[in-house]
Order: sequence, then structure tokens, then C-alpha cells
Amino acid sequence: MTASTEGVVTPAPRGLPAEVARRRTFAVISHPDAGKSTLTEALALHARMISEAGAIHGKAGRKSTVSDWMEMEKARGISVSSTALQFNYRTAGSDIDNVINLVDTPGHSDFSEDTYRVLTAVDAAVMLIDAAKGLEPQTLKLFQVCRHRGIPVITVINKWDRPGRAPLELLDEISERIGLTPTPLFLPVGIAGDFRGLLRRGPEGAAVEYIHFTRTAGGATIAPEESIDPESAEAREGEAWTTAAEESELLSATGQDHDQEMFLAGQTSPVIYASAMLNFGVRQLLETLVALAPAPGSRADIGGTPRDTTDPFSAVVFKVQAGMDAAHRDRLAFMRIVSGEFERGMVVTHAQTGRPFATKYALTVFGRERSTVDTAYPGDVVGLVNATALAPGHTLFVDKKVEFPPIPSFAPEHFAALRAQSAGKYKQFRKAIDQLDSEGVVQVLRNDARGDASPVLAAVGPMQFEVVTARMLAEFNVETHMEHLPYTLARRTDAESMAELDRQRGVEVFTRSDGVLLALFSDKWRLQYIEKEHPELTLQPLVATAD
Ligand SMILES: Nc1nc2c(ncn2[C@@H]2O[C@H](COP(=O)(O)OP(=O)(O)OP(=O)(O)O)[C@@H](O)[C@H]2O)c(=O)[nH]1
Ligand SMILES: [Mg+2]
Repeated sequence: MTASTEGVVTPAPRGLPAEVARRRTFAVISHPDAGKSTLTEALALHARMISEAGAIHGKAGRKSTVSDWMEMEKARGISVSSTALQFNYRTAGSDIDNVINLVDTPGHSDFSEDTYRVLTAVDAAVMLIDAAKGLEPQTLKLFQVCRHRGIPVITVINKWDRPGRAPLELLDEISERIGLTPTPLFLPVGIAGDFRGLLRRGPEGAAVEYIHFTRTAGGATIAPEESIDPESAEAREGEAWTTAAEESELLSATGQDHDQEMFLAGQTSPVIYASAMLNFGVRQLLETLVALAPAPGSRADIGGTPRDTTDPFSAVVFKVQAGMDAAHRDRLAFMRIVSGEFERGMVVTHAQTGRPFATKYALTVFGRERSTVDTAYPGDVVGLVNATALAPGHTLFVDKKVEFPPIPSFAPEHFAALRAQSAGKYKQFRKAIDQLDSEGVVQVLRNDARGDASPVLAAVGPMQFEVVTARMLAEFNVETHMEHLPYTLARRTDAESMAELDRQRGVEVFTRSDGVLLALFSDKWRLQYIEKEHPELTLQPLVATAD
């Protein structure tokens, strides 16, 4: 990819296959708070995209990370939306700049639909585990999504600078609870809370190198590294070293050594111990991503036929985001390029409507910053400006027609009616609802009884409502009133079933903005009762769920 901002990404080398080969596109996933945004920032720091990481770490007083740019994210120190970053990284001794496309995802389950969409657009995932907490529920769920989609996973055991569990115990938990064999590439020297460095594991678990790290003030800058041979490491670190070396041999005895094929098949996961906050192990992660994570490959279309990276241009839209730039209020549709070369200005076809779409404004983003993209290749994440017709799951292509499988929307479990506090704000309110709907922040449902002034929002989790309220105010200057509705369940229905459903207690029928008819039920007993009394009614479960 060539970007106009100096130093962002280097110019193209030799043709499409070389461009594809030097790209890595991955998501950072985990339970809330494991350190995804901090790690994202540490990666950007190592790639010298930023000169200093959020100086004072620790939620309260900490500067927000590059990827957490929304007001709500800064105020609470959590990510509520995924953020893409692109940067170059050259590994030691190489003369090729790798192009890294990274997507930091929100950990909170209320935003898991966003994370899920991101996972449809990447080639690998970095799964973070908190050294003290081990595998947490949301990490487990996201891992299942990776497994289902065949996405290889690299595991980072983070926060090793704080007291936590024993290194092998954490690995056992991974293999026992998710059936993934962890194969550490590095083991920590020093227990959790006394992180001195990393032991690099060689063939058959032999300790080949000790990488000693030195802390920098607040972890704001890259931690200096020293490479030490195993003998000197033992002399220097004593038991901390010998323990790590013994553990490495133990792991080999149980077959926990890296195997590229098994990693790509999703059976094993390379593991790195790290401290995102201190920038320990971050360079090792980047090197691992470049060395082991797959380059972009072909993707099956809706009929199962693969679109190869060397085919004519095609891309999938996986995210729509507005309000990134308060001055412009524009709307960006993020696409991941699947095949071919993209050139700004190119006219592509929008598969869902068959209409041409001119890509005059194409951007690469870095958190909130953006720069114009002139050329991009498979694996790249590119933002298209004001592409109003585009929604998550849509396909763009040139020449050879292709349509990629749609991204299923999650089954909502929380419902609330929303209206503007002041009737005079109705116009802005309407506009804001359409905007947030098209981004997929929530689903928007309407029916005649409630009218247009009070649509019903449907969400996977209640924090999505908070995002709506906050953005209504911040971006559209509309104060809103929200009334939570006593429904917990939605089923897809049809026009024939509507009359009978309207007669039932504890049920309300709506039209979702994509035209789908949804019946909402107060609880599953109500649903079961109606299904039993009226077997003729269409009541289909919505396919994807957050679980
Ligand atoms: N001690 C220590 N703290 C860390 C480390 N990494 C992150 N933290 C802290 O953990 C907290 C959460 O970090 P974030 O990076 O915001 O976590 P996240 O996974 O992005 O959280 P969500 O996006 O909300 O899911 C912050 O207070 C960080 O400073 C680490 O390696 N060591
Ligand atoms: Mg985050």
C-alpha cells in the first residue's frame, strides 16, 4: 500500500504476489481488560508509528491508547468499537518491510458482534490471556469463533510484570479447556511479577537465547533488550533461568513444540509471555507474526468457489463507522481487500445492488488519524469515505463477479424504545438513528403502533444502548429518553403470522430496517406456549448468537 503520509507505509516492491507475501492481517482478541489496546499501542511503538505509549498506565490517570479514541472509550478506559491500524515492520536482518494490518477489538461481550465481524476479515488472531486470571469467558467464546472460522491463533500471556499464575499451569488450562495445544516459542525468566526476560526455545526445547529486558519509565518507550547466551544466562539469573530451561524441556517431552502445519490447522497455538505495559515480549510477537502468521490467501465466495489473491480486485466490507472526525462527520466503510490490486479512483461494483461505486476517497487509518491510500493489496484494510450504500458483509469487485458470504447478525436479547427528549429535535434524531443503524451499532425496529418517533433498539448487550445515547448527544446534539422493554427474545416471522401474533399477550411484532419481520417475546415460556398453541405460525430462531 502506498500512503501519502510520509513514513506510514513504503512503496510497492515487485508485483502482486510479493505484496501479498509481505502482508499480515490479524485481530487482537480477549476478555475485557486483558490489555488488547495496550498491546496494540506497544506494537505501534515497536513499529515506530508512535514515539511514546500512553505514558501513565493504569486506567484512571492513563492517557488513552491510540486505538481508544471515542469519548466513551477515553472516559472509561474500555474499547467499545474495533479500530484498525496499519504500519510497516521490518524484522531484524531482513530487507523487506512487512505491512501489518491490525484490528484492536472491544472485549466486552455487549460489543461482540463488532468483534465477530472483524474476525470475518482477518487471517489470524492474537489471543490475550491475563497471567493472573487465566482463560476468561469471553476469551473462550472468541476462541470458539476462531476455531469455527479456521483462524490460526497466537497466544500472548500478558501482564507478566504482575503477580500471576505459574507458566505451565496457564498452558494446561488452555489445553484442557479449549483443546488447543499451546506451544511456547518463549518462556518467561522470572515468575509472574518478577519478569526479567524471555528464554527462546529451540529445537526439542533447548534454550537457545536469553533476552533480557530493561524497564523504561512507565513503559512509555521500547524496553532495551540484551541477547545473552544460555551459559551466561544461568550465571546471571540462577534459578529463574534453570527453572525456565527445565520447563522448556518438559514441554518438549509432552510434544509442545511449534509445528507450522498444526498451527495453521488450528490445532496448536504458539505462545509468548509478555508485558504489553512494559513493552516486554512485544518485538518477539511482531517477529512471530511475520514469521508464522499466514499471508492473505484465497477466500471462498457464497457458492464455495475460491477467489484467489491474484484474481481481479474484490473486497469485503466488515465495519462501518461514522463520527470519527468531529469536523467532518463522515462515514467510513472499512473493507478488507481479498484479491487484486486496489487503486484509488477505481470504479468497482457493489455486489448487493449491482451498482457501480467510485472509490474516490480511500483512506488508511491509524486510530483516529487517516491518510489517503493510492494503492492497496490483499490483506489491507481500507476505509471508503461516505459509501452510504455499504454495510457490513457487503462485497465489492471488478471484472469477475463475486459475492462473499454475508455476515450473520446476532440475535438481540435487549430491547429499548428510544425517543428524542424534545420533539423539535426529531429531524436530527431520525438522522442519527439511520446513521447508527447503518453502522450496525444496534438494530432498529419499527411498527405502526409505536410510530417513527419512537423506534425500538435491539441489542446483544445493554452497553450498546449507552453507546447510542452517548453518540446521539456527542455527534448529533440530541438528548434522548430510553425506555427498556420487557422482551428478551426475538424470532423471525412472516406477514401471514402477524395477525395472530398481534392478538397474543407478551408479544410484539416489528419490521427491522432490513425488512425482516421480528416477533419479540417476553420470555421463552411465552414463546413455547405460543408455538404449541399455534404450530402454523412462522417463528424461526435467528441464526447467530453471542454465545
Ligand atoms: N501491569 C500491567 N497492566 C497492563 C498490561 N497490559 C495492560 N495493562 C492494564 O490493563 C488495563 C486494561 O488494558 P487495556 O489495554 O485497555 O485492555 P483491553 O483488553 O483493550 O480492554 P477492552 O478493550 O475494554 O476489552 C489498563 O489499565 C492497562 O494499563 C500489562 O502488561 N501489565
Ligand atoms: Mg481495548
